[in-house]
Amino acid sequence: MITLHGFAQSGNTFKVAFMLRALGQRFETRFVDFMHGVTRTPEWRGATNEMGEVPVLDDGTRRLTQSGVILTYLAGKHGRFLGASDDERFEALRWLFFDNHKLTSYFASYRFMKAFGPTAPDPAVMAWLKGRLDNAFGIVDRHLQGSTFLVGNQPSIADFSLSGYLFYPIEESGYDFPSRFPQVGAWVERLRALPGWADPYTVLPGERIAPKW
Ligand SMILES: N[C@@H](CCC(=O)N[C@@H](CS)C(=O)NCC(=O)O)C(=O)O
Repeated sequence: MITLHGFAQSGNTFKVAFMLRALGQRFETRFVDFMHGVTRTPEWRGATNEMGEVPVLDDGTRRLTQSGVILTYLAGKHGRFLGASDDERFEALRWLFFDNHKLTSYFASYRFMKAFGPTAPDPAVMAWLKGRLDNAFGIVDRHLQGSTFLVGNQPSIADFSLSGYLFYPIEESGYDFPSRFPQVGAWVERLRALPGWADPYTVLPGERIAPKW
């Protein structure tokens, strides 16, 4: 049995859930109470992930962390979404690394501060993050001009990775990417139409929380 550890607000967990569903794989979820600091406890880090992060995937006795590693593992195991050639596989990994550094990390931080942080966001920090986001979304938008998916003509691990946070309500981040980056908006709609897609709040465990700020 496959177990996916995570929580509803975690787009990094959703990347994996979406791909598992697209692969038609059954899995169970295990709620991790990130909002109350569980991933920061020595107990959780000792027992589950020394890096203090979800998602964590258990596939039988194998435990994996880092969404990019998990997506790559699942793609190899099932022979899907990895890319059709060596060039495509390297290209998919290139976008995965870009995502982890430049898109998901900034978007997740921006949304967390805007919606779920313990105190009101600092405008200077938000302005800096928004500049980083504008740059990253601009790069993806240009890349998607004239291409259906990020790599080749088929969905790949790159699509699951970069889109993970983009299916949550816009009001959580306040970052209206579909209006400002129409190619990204149209690509997200194409992904939403793939078999297996479902709303993160129906797929992942934990309570939905109204944006705080
Ligand atoms: N690069 C990691 C990022 C994972 C990550 O940042 N997860 C968040 C939740 S979405 C987390 O567990 N953060 C814990 C913390 O920062 O304390 C991945 O792709 O899996």
